[in-house]
Amino acid sequence: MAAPLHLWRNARLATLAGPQGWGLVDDGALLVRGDQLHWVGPMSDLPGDLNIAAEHDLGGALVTPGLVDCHTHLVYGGQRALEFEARLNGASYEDIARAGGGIRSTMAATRAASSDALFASAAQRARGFMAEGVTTMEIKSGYGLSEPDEARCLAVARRLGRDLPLSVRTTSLGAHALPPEYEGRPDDYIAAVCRWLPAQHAAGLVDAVDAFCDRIGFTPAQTRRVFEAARDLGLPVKLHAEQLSDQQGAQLAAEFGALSCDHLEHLSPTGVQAMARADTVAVLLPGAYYFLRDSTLPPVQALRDAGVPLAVASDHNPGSCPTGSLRLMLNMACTLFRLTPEEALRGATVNAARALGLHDRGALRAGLCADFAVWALGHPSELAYAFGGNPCLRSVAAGVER
Ligand code: DI6
Ligand code: FE
Repeated sequence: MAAPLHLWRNARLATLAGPQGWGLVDDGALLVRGDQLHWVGPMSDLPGDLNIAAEHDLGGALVTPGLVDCHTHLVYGGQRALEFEARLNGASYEDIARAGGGIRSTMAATRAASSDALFASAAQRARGFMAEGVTTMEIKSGYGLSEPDEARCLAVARRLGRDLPLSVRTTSLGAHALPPEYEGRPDDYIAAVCRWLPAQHAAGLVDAVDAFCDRIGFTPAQTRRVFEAARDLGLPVKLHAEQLSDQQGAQLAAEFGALSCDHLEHLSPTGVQAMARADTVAVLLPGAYYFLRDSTLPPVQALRDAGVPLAVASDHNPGSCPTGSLRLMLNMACTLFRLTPEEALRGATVNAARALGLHDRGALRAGLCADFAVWALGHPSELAYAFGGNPCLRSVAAGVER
């Protein structure tokens, strides 16, 4: 028997259902069956003869697709406030990393934490994002940097998706930084990362594979080996590309048909063209740009001109972006990167879903996941306009109110 129908009525919908425009529907309604949207449209067009099991009055509030945060490092131990202080006293992010701090200091705190402790701290952070309308989240490993600790972090991410009303996609990021036991032997470490992948994959822990290709990360040649290992397993790849310098990582990622290239402050015109050809999403991370006080802007206009889809994500992590708000990133994407409010919202819904290889969410349309957020706002442009505070009134994930 089909699941009962739920009617959510009396809303202003921003469906984002077409290729552009907000897709506004005044006096709109949503019919939900199970975990799917069954019908979306103006109340006056609601099909008759329906057996509606329950009705929910949204009081004229704005409804958008559930937000998708397509780039986070949510699972880790400790925090890095002292590193923030050191940077304010003159040290640079790269200096701290080269001196064994940075990602390595979070690695030590992550290895020292139990899986339950990692789950508890990540769940608290996830709940903060969910309270602001996030219904899907990508979570990377990359702070374990050993076979058991990377697997543990991925398993914690999977558990978040099981235990919370949140859809989680996991990404294996063993190639995030060189752990101390491999000091001076980055190629050996990359060989180890490639060896760990089949077991992670067989355990059902991995949806995609990522690497940090940069001066303090790994070279393009090392990144290529990780991508080859992913391809052998049929796993899609994505890349932390051109964040601190141009390594031509975007070209490499495009060669492997990457789902996304992320950061991109130092992306070259050739990199833009390669991404356009490969249909790779550009994930912009304005919070990391802000927190590291970067001054090189990603080439947003060139990406637009080339037709590369733009996404916006939090990059939540303890070193370069300890934010708890994807909505703040929408504001920063506009103020710092000059996205329009509509580009910003598309970037955290439909294009973010695409960056995860998901085509079943990110808009309000019959047949897609019943993921939506209800806002105490009159117009969707207000989502990127105001910063601070939380106008999210309620949210529904996979058809269930959270
Ligand atoms: N780039 C980033 O911004 C994060 N990872 C990466 O490759 C930062 C990670 C950290 O500093 O802990
Ligand atoms: Fe990141």
